[in-house]
Amino acid sequence: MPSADYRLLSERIWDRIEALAHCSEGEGALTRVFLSKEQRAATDLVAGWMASAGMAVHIDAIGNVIGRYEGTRPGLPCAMVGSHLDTVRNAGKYDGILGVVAGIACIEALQAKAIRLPFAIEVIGFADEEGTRFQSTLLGSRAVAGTFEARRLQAKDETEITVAEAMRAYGLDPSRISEAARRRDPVLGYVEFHIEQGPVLEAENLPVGVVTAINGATRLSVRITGMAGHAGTVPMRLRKDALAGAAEAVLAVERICSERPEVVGTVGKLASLPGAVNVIPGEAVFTIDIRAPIDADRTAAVEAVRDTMESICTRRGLRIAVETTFEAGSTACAPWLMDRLDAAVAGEKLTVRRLPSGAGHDGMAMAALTDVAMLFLRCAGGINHSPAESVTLNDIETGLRVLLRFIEQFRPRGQAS
Ligand code: HGY
Ligand code: MN
Ligand code: MN
Repeated sequence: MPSADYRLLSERIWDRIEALAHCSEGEGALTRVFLSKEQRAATDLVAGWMASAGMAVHIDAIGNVIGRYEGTRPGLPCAMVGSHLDTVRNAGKYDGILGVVAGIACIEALQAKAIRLPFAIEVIGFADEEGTRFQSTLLGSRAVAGTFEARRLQAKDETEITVAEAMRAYGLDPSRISEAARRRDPVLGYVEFHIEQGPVLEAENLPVGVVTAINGATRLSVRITGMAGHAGTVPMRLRKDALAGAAEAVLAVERICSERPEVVGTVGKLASLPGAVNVIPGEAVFTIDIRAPIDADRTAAVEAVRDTMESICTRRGLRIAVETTFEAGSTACAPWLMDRLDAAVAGEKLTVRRLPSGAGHDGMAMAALTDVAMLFLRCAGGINHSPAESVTLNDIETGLRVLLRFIEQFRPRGQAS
């Protein structure tokens, strides 16, 4: 395809990412959560682009948007590419969205050249990878993989709305989530194009990298209960200050994870209740996110954190409730897919660089359905989950070239390209 066409498609990717950035709770800061009106606006845009690329488009039972580009004849097994359309709060524009919009651009390139491959291609925009609204994560991809846990329907957002209620309000029937599940044999593999979210590619002056594995992760939701009281009248020795206990727990997470190589631990959300200047906090609720490349290291760190929090609360006369809101083991990418991505990178005369992913991705859930792999794109400073997240148009074009070459040369496992 002429270079001008790659540039035109890359500019279209750029413009579409800008358009999706306006599907947000508020101008100036990008926030688009699961089952929100912003998700619907983004889904409508993406569905329109998929249709104009000649794809058959549908919204599945949990709100994922899926476009299908048939192969040489209808109904062939499909290769899936895509990523997620939801974001964290105050997010960057590219995390997730890049993979969906670039996947559509690859189909447009095939359509422009009237190319049909010996397999179908499905581009998928997952509805909830970040877990921003309901704390549990990968709900969209777990529904596709057939591993969605019904108990997640009872998870509540900050306004006490459950997933099931939000689905019904969105026009979806929670009792039909199982219809989103795909069978294994018609799916040849899942490949996700995503920003690196880390500094390695930039530090080595490389535009793309091939992911070897996605770190495992555990998310906990913690509620510490003490005794609310008057800030002026209760002596320090008689207090059961829930927030002080939580503060000690937060530092314990930091200490325990810092002591263990390659383990990372984060307390991202914390609230004290009732939250008044002159009231001793009777409750503190917070989240914990612990990850590691090796599952045994992660589970040992989680156990140490749980034990330490228990002893902090016992010593302080506090009660503690801990819920695991998400758990996924480290996910290895499929060697045969990595090899094909390597070949596409080399085919573009680029250095092949393999690297692990410290961030979680929908591939962790999709691995229950099919083989998975990821192509990383360099991002400035490795900055992510921030409005400062950025990529260059040139790198988008490079990533598009590699992804399109991968797709055109793709053949099912065991078949030569
Ligand atoms: O949390 C993560 O690693 C991903 O961005 N959801
Ligand atoms: Mn993210
Ligand atoms: Mn992501």
